[in-house]
This record gives sequence, C-alpha cells and structure tokens, in this order.
Amino acid sequence: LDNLFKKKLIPRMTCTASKKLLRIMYKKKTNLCLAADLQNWTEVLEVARTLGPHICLLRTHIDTYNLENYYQVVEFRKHLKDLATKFDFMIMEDRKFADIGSTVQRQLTSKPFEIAQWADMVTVHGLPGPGVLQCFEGLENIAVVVIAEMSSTGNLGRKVSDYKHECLKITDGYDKIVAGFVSHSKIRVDRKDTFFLQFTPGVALNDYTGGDGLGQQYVYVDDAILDRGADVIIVGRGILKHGNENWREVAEEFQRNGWSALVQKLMNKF
Ligand code: UP6
Repeated sequence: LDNLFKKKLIPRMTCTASKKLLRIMYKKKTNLCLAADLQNWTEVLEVARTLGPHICLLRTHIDTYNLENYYQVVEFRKHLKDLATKFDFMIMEDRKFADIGSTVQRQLTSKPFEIAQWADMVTVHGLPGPGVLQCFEGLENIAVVVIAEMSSTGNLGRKVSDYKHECLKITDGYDKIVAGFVSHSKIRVDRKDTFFLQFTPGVALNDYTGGDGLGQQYVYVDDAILDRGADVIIVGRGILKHGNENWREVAEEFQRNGWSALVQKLMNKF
C-alpha cells in the first residue's frame, strides 16, 4: 500500500491540492468527506471538531450557515481553518459555480465570503465551458473540482449525451488547477498519466432505504467505490441525521467501510 500511494499515485497528481489530499487520506486512512450541512456556523465548527480525526475533507456550503455579518464570516473561517490544521483535513466549498469566468472570479473574491481566501478547493459546473477554469489561473492555493455528473434524479446532465465526457474534456490544459470530478459513475480521463480524484455524493450505509423526497439518490459505500469509481465519498445526512452523540460512531463506520473498499479498488486497478 505504501508503494502504491507514495510511488504510483501521489507522483501522478499534477494538482498540488489533490496531492495533499491523497497524502492525508493515506496518513489518516480515510476517504470520507463530510458534507457539513448544518443550520448554524457554530454547529459546523462543532461537527468539524468531533469528526476532524475521521475525515480527509470537509465540504462547506458557507451561504447556508446563518452567518449574520462579515465579522462572523471571518470568525467562522478562522476557526474552521484552525481545526483543519489541527486535525489535518482540507476544506472544499461546494459553491457549484456556473457562470462566465469574469463573474466567477468576482464571486470567488468578493465579500462577505471571500471564498478564495480560505477554501482549498471549490466545485464548478462544466456548463459554462473552459472559462470557468481559466479564471482560477491567477489564484493561488485553490483547486477546482468539476461537477461531471450529479446524483439527483432527473438531472439534465444525464439526459444530454456526452455531458459527462465533455466536462472531463474541458479540463484539458488545466491539470494543475483541477483536482478531480464530482460524479455518480466512473470517470475516465483519457489524458497522459495524470490521476484525478473522483468525489461521489449521495452515499449511505446499508441500513438505508429510499431517497430524501427532494430528488437525492443514495448508493451504498461499496457500490459508490467499487462499482461507481469513487475515491472520496461525500456524506452529509448519513451522519448528521443522527444525534451529535452518535456522529463519531457513524462516521467511523463510513470511514472503515470506505477505506477498505478504496484499498480494494486501488489494488485491483494499479
Ligand atoms: N451534492 C449532491 N449531489 C451532487 C452534488 N453535490 O448531493 O450531485 C452535495 C449536496 C450535499 C451533499 O449539496 O451537500 O452533496 C450530499 O448530502 P447528503 O449526504 O446529506 O445527501
């Protein structure tokens, strides 16, 4: 395993953020990304503190945390960064940018959120084309994850033939900026030797049945990794629907299942 990570995978990553993420995953033996979808920013800090040791990545939706003013935003992001350093996880803001490059550039840097100042990665839709990637070129320390295929039922990307493939294609020339893709099924990038990470949301434990009534579709951890190609599983309600006294126990189960499936997948593949 040491050989696989250190000699085969990590050196093949062109993007600094994905290299760092893979190192963290290997060191902490986790491919769990927490979707920290809680109502208040203080709860988000609480879950980060509780689950920090078990996750490689924490995914934020900063515009949903009832932050009341710029000073709270600054305070929140400072605490979150401190926790990320303490527990060694990265932060992905799931902003799903989907506009022309010049607007995205302003959305990344404007107050109150100033996303480019604290997020290690952000998500973008491929829909606008390469401009949505180009606008990251001047920015340092922030990588992009392109949403190639959503998990929600009836999403239009799945209806347009080749949408997913086209999302992979627009990243050509942006290997340093692109850490990987959000996808609910396997991605194959036919390009050089670069290894991109696949992030898969809509993941649940085996006790789960049914969606969320608003279009979300879930698959089990093994399916997500072994059949659908996930490297990193993104889990929100699978953990957070439980009371905070149970967060850790459930997260540990996702961590154990996720890591053993990932090791199995990578060993077969490389
Ligand atoms: N997400 C999806 N599907 C996508 C892209 N992103 O569910 O195709 C995000 C959601 C949520 C998280 O915005 O934050 O992943 C999934 O949360 P859940 O585990 O609670 O369903």
